[in-house]
Amino acid sequence: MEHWVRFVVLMVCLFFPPMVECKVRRYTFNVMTKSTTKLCSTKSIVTVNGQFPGPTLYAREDDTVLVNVVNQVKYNVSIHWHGVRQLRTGWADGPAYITQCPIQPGQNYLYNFTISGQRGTLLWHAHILWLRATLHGAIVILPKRGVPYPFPKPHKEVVVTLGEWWKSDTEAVINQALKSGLAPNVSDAHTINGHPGPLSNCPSQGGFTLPVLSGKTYMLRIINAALNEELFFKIAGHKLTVVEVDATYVKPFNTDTIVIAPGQTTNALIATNQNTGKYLVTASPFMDSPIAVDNMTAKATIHYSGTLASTATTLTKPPPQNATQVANNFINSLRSLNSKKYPAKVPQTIDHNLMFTVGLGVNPCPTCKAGNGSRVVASMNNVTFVMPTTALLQAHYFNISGVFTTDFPSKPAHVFDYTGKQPRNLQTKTGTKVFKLAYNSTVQLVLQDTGIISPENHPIHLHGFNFFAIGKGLGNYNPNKDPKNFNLIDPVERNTIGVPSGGWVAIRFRADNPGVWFMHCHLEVHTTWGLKMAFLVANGKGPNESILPPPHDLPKC
Ligand SMILES: *[C@@H]1O[C@H](CO)[C@@H](O)[C@H](O)[C@H]1NC(C)=O
Ligand SMILES: *[C@@H]1O[C@H](CO)[C@@H](O)[C@H](O)[C@H]1NC(C)=O
Ligand SMILES: *[C@@H]1O[C@H](CO)[C@@H](O)[C@H](O)[C@H]1NC(C)=O
Ligand SMILES: *[C@@H]1O[C@H](CO)[C@@H](O)[C@H](O)[C@H]1NC(C)=O
Ligand SMILES: *[C@@H]1O[C@H](CO)[C@@H](O)[C@H](O)[C@H]1NC(C)=O
Ligand SMILES: *[C@@H]1O[C@H](CO)[C@@H](O)[C@H](O)[C@H]1NC(C)=O
Ligand SMILES: *[C@@H]1O[C@H](CO)[C@@H](O)[C@H](O)[C@H]1NC(C)=O
Ligand SMILES: *[C@@H]1O[C@H](CO)[C@@H](O)[C@H](O)[C@H]1NC(C)=O
Ligand SMILES: *[C@@H]1O[C@H](CO)[C@@H](O)[C@H](O)[C@H]1NC(C)=O
Ligand SMILES: *[C@@H]1O[C@H](CO)[C@@H](O)[C@H](O)[C@H]1NC(C)=O
Ligand SMILES: [Cu+2]
Repeated sequence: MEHWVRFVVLMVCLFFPPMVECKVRRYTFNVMTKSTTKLCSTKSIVTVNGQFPGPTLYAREDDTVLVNVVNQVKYNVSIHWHGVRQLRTGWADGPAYITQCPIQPGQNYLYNFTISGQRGTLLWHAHILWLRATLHGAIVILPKRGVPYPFPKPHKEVVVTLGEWWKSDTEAVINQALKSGLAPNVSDAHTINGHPGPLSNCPSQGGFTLPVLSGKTYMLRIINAALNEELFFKIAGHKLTVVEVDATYVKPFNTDTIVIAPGQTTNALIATNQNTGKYLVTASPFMDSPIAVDNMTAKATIHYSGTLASTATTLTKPPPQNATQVANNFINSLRSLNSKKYPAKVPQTIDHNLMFTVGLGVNPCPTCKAGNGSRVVASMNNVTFVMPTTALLQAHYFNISGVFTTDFPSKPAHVFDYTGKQPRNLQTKTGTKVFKLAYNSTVQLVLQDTGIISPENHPIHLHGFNFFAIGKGLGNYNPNKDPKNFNLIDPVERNTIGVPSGGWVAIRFRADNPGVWFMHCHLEVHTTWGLKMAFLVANGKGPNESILPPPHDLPKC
C-alpha cells in the first residue's frame, strides 16, 4: 500500500471510528541510513523510514499491531516495544539473543503483538548494539473506543522525545571504549524532538517549537530515549500536572520539574495560562555521582499564538546536575491512581524473595592497553552477563541445552557493606544465567546499588511485566526494618525504575507471562558492560498459560 493511503486509513481509524473498524494496525519500518546535520556537522545515522526521532506508532488498547521491520543497513537489527507486556508473545519482544536472533542485513521480520490492559505512552527502540541512539520513536496507546481518560480531555497531545546526540558514529564510540576497557565518550548534546537548540559551539541551529493557543490544556507525552543519561525536564512559567508514567495512570500532581530516566515515559498536562509570549523548555542531565556526563542543556520553545517575533523568550534555569532533592521530590510524588476502574493489583504475598546487587566491577583484559590490562564491567549479583549466540527464548522453547544455566543467585553470595568502601576484590563472575519462576508466582525484588568503583543511579528495566515500586532507601537495605515502610496500597506501577545512587529500591510483580524476560540497566553503557540477566517464566496449565509457538519468519542465528 502507498504510504499516503496507509496514513489516511490510520487517521480514519483513529478519529472517525464509525467509518472503519481497525483492530489491526499495520506498519512498515524500513531501517535505513540517513545523512543528518546537527551541531553544525554532518554524519550518517541509522533511522526508521529516514526519520529522527522515528515514526510514532499509534494503537488502541486491545489492538493487534503488525510491524514489518525491513533491514536495509549493514548492521544486525532488532526492535523492542519497550513496556508492551507481550502476553505470551515473547517472540515479538525484541532484545537480540534474548527473545530472537537479529534481523540480518537484507532480511525482514514481522513483529506481531496485541496490546492488552495498557494505555498511555511507551517507546520503541533498537535492542542491539548502540543503535537505539537514533533508532527510536513513540508508542501512543489510546484507551479503548469510548473510554475517556481519567482526567479532562486535553485540547491537543504532543509527543516530546528527549535524546542524546554524538558528533561521532555511536558504534565507533562504544567500540573504542570496549577496545580500551575504559568508559565511552559522553554525548555532545541532548535533544528535544531531535533538536538540541542553539549551543555556544553552534548558535545558529534552531530548536523544537511548540505553537500553543492561550487558555487550553495540552498533554505532553514525554519520552527519555537517551542512551546513558537521566534528564530533568522543565518549562519556564508553567507547571506540569503528571497524570501517567510508563503507560499507567497516576494520581495527578503538580510539579515544576520532571525527572525521567532512559526508557521511562511521563504524560503531563500543561495549562497555557499565559496570554502571550515565548517560554523556554529545557532538558538537562541528572547525575548525582562523580561520573562524567554531557552537561549541555537542550532547548525548545513554547510559542503562544499571536506573539510578536521580536518578543524575548522567558527563561528558566535547569536544576544543577546533582539536584538529588529535585529528583526525589518528583519520584516521591508518584502514586498509582488506584481507582475502582484502575486498581493497583499489588501482590500482597510473595513466593520469591529476591535481592540483586547492581553495580560495576573490574576484570582482567590483557588486550586493553589504555585500561592497563583491565576493563570496567558491570554485574547483577556479581554476575557479568555473557550474551549467548542462540536466543534464550529459542533455547528454552526448543530444549536446546548448553545455552544458559538456571543458577542465577537469588541473593548476593555474601553479605557486605554494599554501598560502603570498595571491597578488596573488584572482579566479577561471568555467565549466561537466568532465574526461573513458576507461572503466576509472585516476586519481591530488592535492587541494591553498590559502591564498587562508584555508587550511581541505575534505571533498571524489566521486560514482559509492569512492577510496583513498593519502597526505596539510602544505604544498605535492611530486611528487618525496611519492609515496615513498604507501600502495598498505591505504589507507582512502571517498567523502568531508578535505583538511587548508593541506595536500593524494592519492587513486586506477578509472573503471569510465560517466556524469557530480560532485565537490565537502561543506561546502554552499563548494559554493554554486563548489567543484565533474564527471568525464565515457565508455562502454566493449558495453552492459555503457555507461550505461543514462534512465528515462521523468526530470524535465525
Ligand atoms: C499474529 O499472531 C496471531 C497469534 O497470536 C495469529 O493468529 C495471526 O495470524 C498472526 N498474524 C500474522 C499476520 O501473522
Ligand atoms: C572520544 O573522545 C576523545 C577525546 O575527546 C577523542 O580523541 C576520540 O576521537 C573520541 N572518540 C570517538 C569515537 O569519537
Ligand atoms: C561542561 O563540562 C565541560 C567538560 O567537563 C566543562 O569544560 C564545562 O565547563 C562544563 N560546562 C558547564 C556549563 O558546566
Ligand atoms: C552540587 O555540585 C555543586 C558544584 O559542583 C556543588 O557546589 C554542590 O555542593 C553540589 N550539591 C550537592 C547537594 O552535592
Ligand atoms: C595506567 O597506568 C599509568 C601509569 O601507571 C597511569 O598513569 C594511568 O592513569 C593508568 N590508567 C588507568 C586507566 O588506570
Ligand atoms: C521440551 O521439553 C518439554 C519437557 O520435557 C516438552 O514438554 C516439550 O515438548 C519439549 N519441546 C520441544 C520443542 O521439543
Ligand atoms: C565476585 O566474584 C569474584 C569471582 O569469583 C570474586 O573474586 C569476588 O570476590 C566476588 N565479589 C563479590 C562482591 O561477591
Ligand atoms: C494467579 O494467582 C492469583 C492469586 O492466587 C489468582 O487469583 C489468579 O486467578 C491466578 N491466575 C491464574 C491465571 O492462574
Ligand atoms: C483461553 O482464552 C480464551 C480467550 O480469552 C477463552 O475463550 C478460552 O476459553 C480459554 N481457554 C481455556 C482452555 O481456558
Ligand atoms: C549478525 O547476526 C548473526 C546471527 O547471530 C551473526 O552470525 C553475525 O555475525 C552477525 N553479524 C554481525 C555483523 O555482527
Ligand atoms: Cu546502570
